[in-house]
Amino acid sequence: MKNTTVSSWNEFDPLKHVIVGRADHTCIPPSELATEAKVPEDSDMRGMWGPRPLETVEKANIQLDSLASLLENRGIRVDRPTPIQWNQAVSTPDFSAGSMFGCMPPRDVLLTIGSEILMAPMSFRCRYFEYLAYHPLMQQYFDEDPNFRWEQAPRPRLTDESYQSGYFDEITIEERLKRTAELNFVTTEHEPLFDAADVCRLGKDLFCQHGLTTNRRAMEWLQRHFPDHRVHAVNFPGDPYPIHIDATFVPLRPGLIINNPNRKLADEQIKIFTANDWQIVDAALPSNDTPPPLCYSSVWLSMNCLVLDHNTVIVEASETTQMEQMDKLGMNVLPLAFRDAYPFGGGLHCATADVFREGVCEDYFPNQVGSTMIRS
Ligand code: DAV
Repeated sequence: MKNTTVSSWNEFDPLKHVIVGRADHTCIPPSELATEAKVPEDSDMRGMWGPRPLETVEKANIQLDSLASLLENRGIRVDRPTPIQWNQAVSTPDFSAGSMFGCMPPRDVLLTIGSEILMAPMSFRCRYFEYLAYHPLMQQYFDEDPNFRWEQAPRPRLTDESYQSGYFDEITIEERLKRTAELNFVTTEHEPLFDAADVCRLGKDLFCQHGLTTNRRAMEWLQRHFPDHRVHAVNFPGDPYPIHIDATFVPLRPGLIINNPNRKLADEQIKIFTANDWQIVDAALPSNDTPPPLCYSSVWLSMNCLVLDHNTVIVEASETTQMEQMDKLGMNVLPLAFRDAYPFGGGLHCATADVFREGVCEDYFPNQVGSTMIRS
């Protein structure tokens, strides 16, 4: 039996064991309310659906494998999910979906907090069964680590009541920005919904982005589920497609966060960081003008780095401006070609999920000021 311990409290302590996704069988799912709100109006993905071309899958897998090798060569244990045939229609008593999605971005579904891995109640119907790809690993960790807590958030029903209508029409960027500022998102408050990638883990404090994929009810659920933590709601008014915090607000080490300059943390939410001597720095502008073809994400995947320890970070190899900034901020930067994997669900942070990082649950924010706390 392997010597497994599940434990991770933050995004930056020394990484020792991680899951790296796989691109096999990934589909572009048919349009549904939640994806419609996320895919940009001018995206080449509009109207497309079905299995992604095999040659793109192969190229993505090559880069995912080289991420796994880089990590293993540094002594980090890497596990991989078991893809299923995502090109199957699925149904529950409440909904059906024409296909599933994939298992390239484990970060979206697996939330590791201490000795627990919590499977997220995601809002995309096509992602309802994605956790199945991680089931063999969870079973293995369960057998190998007597303290591992294998958990699943309440399975959402995802009926039409979970979504606002009015997101299916063409919406201008101005209208989207207005909705973001008003905290008016496609997901309703009908039931708790979140993607794990909307949660930024900083020891005792969990900062959750309220946006297209995560609602307030989920934050209330997380607060009750993790009573020893403090759950905060944050938002970034300049983002027309607020989904996942990891191309927006990215901690590099204790006391230092890079923030997307187009998606700045709302003014009244900065207090808790300044009151605890955390520095929030504008991230460098991306080096690429456009995302690769058939990609959900924006050019800001430039920020979606994987921190290996307080001094070491992997950054996508074409993101030279971001690499230079990290270097100036005192990080050793390991460049890795990864753009072929972007269309499959994101960058280096998205493509991974923590199993073990050294360190304990620190209280980085003893001065609880401002208005972010879910429970004050
Ligand atoms: O900027 O498109 C990508 C986040 C992926 N987890 C963006 C957000």
